[in-house]
Amino acid sequence: MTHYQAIGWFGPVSHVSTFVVELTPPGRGAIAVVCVAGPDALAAVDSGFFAVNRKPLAQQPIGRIVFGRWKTSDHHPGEELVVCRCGEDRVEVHPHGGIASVQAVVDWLVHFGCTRLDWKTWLPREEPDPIRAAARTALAYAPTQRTAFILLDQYQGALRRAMDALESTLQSAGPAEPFRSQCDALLARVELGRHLIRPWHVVLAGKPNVGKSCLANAILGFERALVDTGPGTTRDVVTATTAIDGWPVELSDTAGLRDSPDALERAGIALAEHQLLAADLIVWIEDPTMCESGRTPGDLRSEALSEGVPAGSSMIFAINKIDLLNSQQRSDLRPFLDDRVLAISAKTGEGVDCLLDAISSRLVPNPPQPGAAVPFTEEQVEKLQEMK
Ligand SMILES: Nc1nc2c(ncn2[C@@H]2O[C@H](COP(=O)(O)OP(=O)(O)OP(=O)(O)O)[C@@H](O)[C@H]2O)c(=O)[nH]1
Ligand SMILES: [Mg+2]
Repeated sequence: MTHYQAIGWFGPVSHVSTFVVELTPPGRGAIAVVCVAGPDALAAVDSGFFAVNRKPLAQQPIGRIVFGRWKTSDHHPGEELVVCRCGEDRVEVHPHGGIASVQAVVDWLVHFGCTRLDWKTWLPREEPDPIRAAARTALAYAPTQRTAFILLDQYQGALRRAMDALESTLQSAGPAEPFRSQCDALLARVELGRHLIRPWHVVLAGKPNVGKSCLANAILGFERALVDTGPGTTRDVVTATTAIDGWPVELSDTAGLRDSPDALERAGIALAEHQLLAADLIVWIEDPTMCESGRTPGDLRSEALSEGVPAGSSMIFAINKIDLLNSQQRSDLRPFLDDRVLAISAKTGEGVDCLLDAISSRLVPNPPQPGAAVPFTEEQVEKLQEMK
């Protein structure tokens, strides 16, 4: 009897499913990890894996990495790989990280009788606590280390402990204080929690030629947008994702806002206005020549708020091109500057770090301490709102 034919004879014996799950993403990589878990896990892997020490998995110590071959045909020596028995009914197979090699292992195990699951379906079975399961799923999508650390805190129980404490306060003291303030403290972090995976949307806007595209490039660190001396250069919304102080940000450079006879430019301006409505934060840019009419930066900021910026939007006002100012003009500007009005030069980089700090503090005014609870799914937010 060939090895392949032996499968039918050797097949699964239990009625409880044994699962096979790819733990690494599809595609090219050095190593992939395929997890086999369930009552027939050892038998399933033994059916394809031949350890160089010739022992079946049941005789391999738990936790030992075992080298061998995945031999699924009598006509081919099979792929060299390692396998680790991680528990009584759980094995990890580590083939090379290519699409075909992973597929061969998974297909074999499915043929043996294992049920294939994708990792998102499998994870909640592994993690009975829905907060831990959601945090583990979200961690796979965390775009920055800072957001990953916050999600890791939730995975390690920060939010679970806070929710349990809330429940017990509610039961012992009812829905008044201190329950309310505990609840409010968690709800205050909802916006942050919503943006641990999904980036904040920051829009650069203003009149034409003030340096929006130049600033976008300075923030991103590469020439994403075209910059030109004439007004009306940017006609479309130019977006790029980046991180500001560890917070994920989608940055949009937009067409300069003005009345234009050009239909194409007007279409670009309509898109820009649409972006302003959807922005979490608008960085409104002016250049200092605007002050030549005698208007102060304060006047310009008020004008932007009343004319260009949708009501209720969060805005930072940036006066660009300060490298063109002489020392008297710079000192005239100084009294108007604070954390809402900043002076920058997109060309030389002066003040851009302060602008990034201001953006970060505006997006996340109170960054959570390590280990703090942060609700990060809509279900968690709904639960908190219901409790309140
Ligand atoms: N001196 C100086 N020039 C700048 C600065 N920022 C931008 N510029 C120049 O201003 C001109 C317009 O810059 P852009 O970045 O294209 O301006 P914009 O606001 O995107 O213009 P539109 O796309 O037409 O709305 C270019 O010649 C830039 O080199 C700055 O900080 N200092
Ligand atoms: Mg532009």
